[in-house]
Amino acid sequence: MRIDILTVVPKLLKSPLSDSIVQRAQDNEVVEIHVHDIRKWSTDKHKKVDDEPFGGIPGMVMTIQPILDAINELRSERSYDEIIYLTPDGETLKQGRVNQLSLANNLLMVCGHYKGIDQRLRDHVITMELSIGDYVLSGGELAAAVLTDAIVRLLPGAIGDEQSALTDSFQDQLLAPPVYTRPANYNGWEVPEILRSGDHAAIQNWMEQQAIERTKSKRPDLFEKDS
Ligand code: 6GU
Repeated sequence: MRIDILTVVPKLLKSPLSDSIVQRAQDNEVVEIHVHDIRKWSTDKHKKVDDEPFGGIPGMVMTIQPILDAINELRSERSYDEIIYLTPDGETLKQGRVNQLSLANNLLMVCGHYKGIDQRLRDHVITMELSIGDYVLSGGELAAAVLTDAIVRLLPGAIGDEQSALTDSFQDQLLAPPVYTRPANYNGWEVPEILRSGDHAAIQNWMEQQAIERTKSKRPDLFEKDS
């Protein structure tokens, strides 16, 4: 997979994508991630990328020219499965959407800043709009990092068997069961006996029951909605 990200603050994306599983996936050529500074495409002599909104409202809006030129250059080189705009008024991201996007070959993400991008870009070139939750971030960058991380960890070869993505919370509409490690008794805090029984069928059954109980008590809404 290849992921291109357009932003006016490339530095905000560097660190979250340069460690852990996402970095290892890049090292192993499971994914190529390219972060581009939108300013590079600005034809303005001061490299401006924003302007005042029509209608006399406060704030600044990202202009069409640099973003559209960037998108056109990138899509002349390859075709994108989706051109995703990260915005608080987009569809709320859920695991099902992440799973679907993990099957793409090329994704292009556009991070808005200030009051966002000119609506005409959303009307004519953006193919999907995603939010990561009902709260407002300063820009789409951290949301793009969240989306990228969620996608990349699903790619074949990104994570080892020891942390299989199939046992994650949400992957089967359930939260993950509790986990324990050594020592079995820490100052009187005991690991559940069943996990030490060696009875794999019983352990599997216990974990499923725990997942169901946990979901019922923490997130009953998950039983009603799809992901
Ligand atoms: Cl995608 N962008 C911004 N600016 N804020 C958000 C968001 C995105 N998702 C939740 N809050």
